[in-house]
Amino acid sequence: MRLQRAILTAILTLPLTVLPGLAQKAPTVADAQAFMTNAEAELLKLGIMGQRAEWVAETYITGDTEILTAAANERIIARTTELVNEGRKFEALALPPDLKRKFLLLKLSLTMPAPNNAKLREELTQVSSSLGADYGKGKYCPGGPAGGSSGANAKCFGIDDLDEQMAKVRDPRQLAEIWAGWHKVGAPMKDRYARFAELSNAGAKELGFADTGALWRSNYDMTPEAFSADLERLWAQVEPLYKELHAYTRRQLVKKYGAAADRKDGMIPAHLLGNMWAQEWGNIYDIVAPPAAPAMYDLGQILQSRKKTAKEIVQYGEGFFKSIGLQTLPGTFWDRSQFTRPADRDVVCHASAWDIDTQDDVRLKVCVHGTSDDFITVHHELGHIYYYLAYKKQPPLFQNGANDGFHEAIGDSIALSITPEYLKKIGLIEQIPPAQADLPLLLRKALDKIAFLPFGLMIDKWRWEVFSGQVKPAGYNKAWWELREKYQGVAPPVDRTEADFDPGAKYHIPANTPYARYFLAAVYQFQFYRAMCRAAGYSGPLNRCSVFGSKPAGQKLEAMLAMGQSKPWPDAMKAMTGEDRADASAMVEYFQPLLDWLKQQNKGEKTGWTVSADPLKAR
Ligand code: X8Z
Ligand code: ZN
Repeated sequence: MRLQRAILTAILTLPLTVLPGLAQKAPTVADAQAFMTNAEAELLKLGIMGQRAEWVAETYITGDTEILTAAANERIIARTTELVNEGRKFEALALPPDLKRKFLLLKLSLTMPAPNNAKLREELTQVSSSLGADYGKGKYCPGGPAGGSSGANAKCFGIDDLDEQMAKVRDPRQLAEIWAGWHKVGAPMKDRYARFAELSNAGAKELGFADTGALWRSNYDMTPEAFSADLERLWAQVEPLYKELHAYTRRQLVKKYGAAADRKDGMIPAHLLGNMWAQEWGNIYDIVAPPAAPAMYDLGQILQSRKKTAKEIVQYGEGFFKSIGLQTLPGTFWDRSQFTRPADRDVVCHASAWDIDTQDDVRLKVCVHGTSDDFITVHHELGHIYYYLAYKKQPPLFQNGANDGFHEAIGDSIALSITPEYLKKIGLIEQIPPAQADLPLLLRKALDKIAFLPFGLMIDKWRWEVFSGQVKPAGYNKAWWELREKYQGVAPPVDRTEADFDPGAKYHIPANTPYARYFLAAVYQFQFYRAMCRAAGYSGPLNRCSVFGSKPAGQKLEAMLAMGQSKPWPDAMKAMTGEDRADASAMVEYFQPLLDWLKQQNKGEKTGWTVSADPLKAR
């Protein structure tokens, strides 16, 4: 008995090649195909459960929903990691291109890779869920106790309220208070964020990437190095526009606010730009408007005075997509979406679009207040929804944007068609502003679109430095403000320290949503828009084009959307635009009249800024 077992053990530990009769058959292409079919089915099922858990966690923040979403996420990451590792046995095979692409996309599918160790993976998913929940619960209670939690009598504001206040308030001291009040939300996240980066990096390394940032940069059908170089190329194309806009805006702010806006180094204090993160500046149009500009309509005011409900605002968006031939949204969309902040519980108000079951159960989660920003955001989010619906017939691993920047660009490319002519057609304004309004309208657009570019770039520059270890937790905030100075030319309104964690006050950091996608989208959207305008037969100045009602434009768009991620993104770009790379020339063409004007305004004036020795100091 004992001897028999010893022999058996010896046989079992022999290398398989010594026992030709027992050797595993080398895997075939058919095996790889079967493996992938099962993998996709299994991950689809887990993914749908994950989406349901996440939906509840974000629309009903409690300790329980936080744990449930962490657990669902943990299962997805665990199984994906296993499948990536099992799939390595097919690596040497010559697979058909579609199948090969699926293996690649499987490996790149985790935004938050985790170590292949149950305890550590659980820790990571819990830390990550807690960061997201903290952001969602975040409030500023003026006059309340320090730390932002609600005082006995203090009225508290969530980020959706604060967004509106940053847009409207014109008292620099009050703006600085709101700014500092909200930014307190970050500090308690710092240690957990450091742990999150450490654990996620360990997971990325196990998958064969240098770190989590390198994994993210590998998701663009080119090497991570080529991707970084491409971003630099695009930034070089648009940086001159930003510099002109920055200089002009800064001068108008100094005129308005005097010393509160005037820094010797030429930077702009970050609280004066109409937005919590100084990422889009359209809300301060009134301050920077050219003196001779004709009176401009205020879409937010129109929506509010006409008492448009959140649902009606979303319906305007749907109406646009339908006018170019896209489908009516499913009934469940209207039943299951969240359009306004519920009164009785904490939710994540940052806007998002969901494809819960990857078929027709699509939903929006927004906290609409009826501002002009909301009107644009709704179109942005519906762009995601129509992408989901268009690629739902693709196999699961191809149900995605051609790259993540495409996903972010669709709704915005449609929103560029919200011209005065369009607003008149749908009855929101009575009169089309005169031709002299073109330039002011372009300026307002530039305050959102051009101002966004350096912000869109610096967020992931910071995260890549964190993931690569170049920036350590002790220097998180300094690195953040160095990048804000360098790219945006903005400075903190009040002194900061390393006890603050200002990155945590921006949704995408605690939510771990990669951000380079928005920079890309800022460029792509003008390429897509120009292509749709051409399809619609339009040939005038680009900034006056609206593709509202154009079926050929809609067909162009839908054909690209339906491809999902089945092909490398340059193929999708080519199908839609005839161009096979990202190119800011469409954006430059759109803004050219404004650029000429800005250059004239800035003639003889100082442009640019010098970065400071201590970026954490307000002055
Ligand atoms: O996060 C978003 C969308 C959801 S995907 C509302 N955006 C970025 C941001 O708010 O920071 C849209 C523009 C940039
Ligand atoms: Zn988006």
